[in-house]
Amino acid sequence: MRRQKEFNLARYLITGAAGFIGRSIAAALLARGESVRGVDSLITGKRENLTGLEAMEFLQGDLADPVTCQKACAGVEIVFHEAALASVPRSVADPIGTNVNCVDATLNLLVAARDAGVRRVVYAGSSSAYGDTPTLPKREDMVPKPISPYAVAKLAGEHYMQAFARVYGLETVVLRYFNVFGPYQDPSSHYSGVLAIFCRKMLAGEQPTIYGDGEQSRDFTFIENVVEGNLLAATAPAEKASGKVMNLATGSRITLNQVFQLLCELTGYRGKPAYAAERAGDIRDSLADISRARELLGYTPRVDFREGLQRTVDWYRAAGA
Ligand code: UD2
Repeated sequence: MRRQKEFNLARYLITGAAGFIGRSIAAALLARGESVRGVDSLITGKRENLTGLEAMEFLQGDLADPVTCQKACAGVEIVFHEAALASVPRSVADPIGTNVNCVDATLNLLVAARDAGVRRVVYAGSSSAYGDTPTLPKREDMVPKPISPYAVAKLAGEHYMQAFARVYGLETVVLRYFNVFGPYQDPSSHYSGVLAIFCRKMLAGEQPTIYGDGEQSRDFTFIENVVEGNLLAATAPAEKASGKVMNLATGSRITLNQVFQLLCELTGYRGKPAYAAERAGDIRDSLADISRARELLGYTPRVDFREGLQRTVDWYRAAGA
């Protein structure tokens, strides 16, 4: 606390702070009375997501610009790197944009973090790193097989994290998120996460579209579990967690057809889904083994899928999204 008062510096930096995951981590830190700085380019983040986070110092800027990274990292001890252009189909449409905003941005941030004397960077990795291999559940010792430009970009970021831990002694922790969902996830773009899109449409009585036969499955992870995993990753002993990659998920999966049925119950939607061609770069099944995060961080998911979905539907209903 003394350090913050003397220098008026934030202890935590959150990149992508105006995005769904970043703002959720920020809210949890502020609730604990921590000093927090957020940076966001507002390419996909939304200024309205900053409502309620007024105690956070906010810097609008793009991590593709090294000067923004320097300003963002000044005086910081711990970084949560959530900023990315998240979406498989977006990366298929614009692989260079995804690379700039995921890979270049991550490398710029790491260099700035190293130079500013940041102690630890916690990185938002993606389950897409595993690719479309049939073996389930996915364990971190499996060889990554990314199949979309997005997956390649997020995996490149993981490798940079590990390299910086190894060669510069910067503590880095990679959390591989599995299909995160919950309040504040943007439902308005066709690049949005499927649960956000389905909640919004079905609450509005509009027909959702399932790409493929709907039998693909995901280990959908409620945002509160992800926030909890990040807070644990920030404090876990370096000997245990630094330089490591670990899944952050629930360890259970559900198909899109089952999700649709559940959402009919929760939203009151009475129609059928439309079915369209499977998306390029899509993965069939995704399920995490979460024992490594349990062992290294003491992580255990607190909110199961059904409860998370109920809370998410309630939030979109109240937000009138
Ligand atoms: C990937 C990663 C996830 C995260 C995310 C960021 C995997 C297994 N997961 O999620 O961890 O990094 O990328 O974007 O790689 N769909 C529909 N209708 C819609 C929208 C989507 O059927 O209106 C389908 C889509 O084809 C896919 C599933 O829903 O089969 C999930 O799609 P998504 O975009 O929510 O997430 P996904 O799995 O690409």
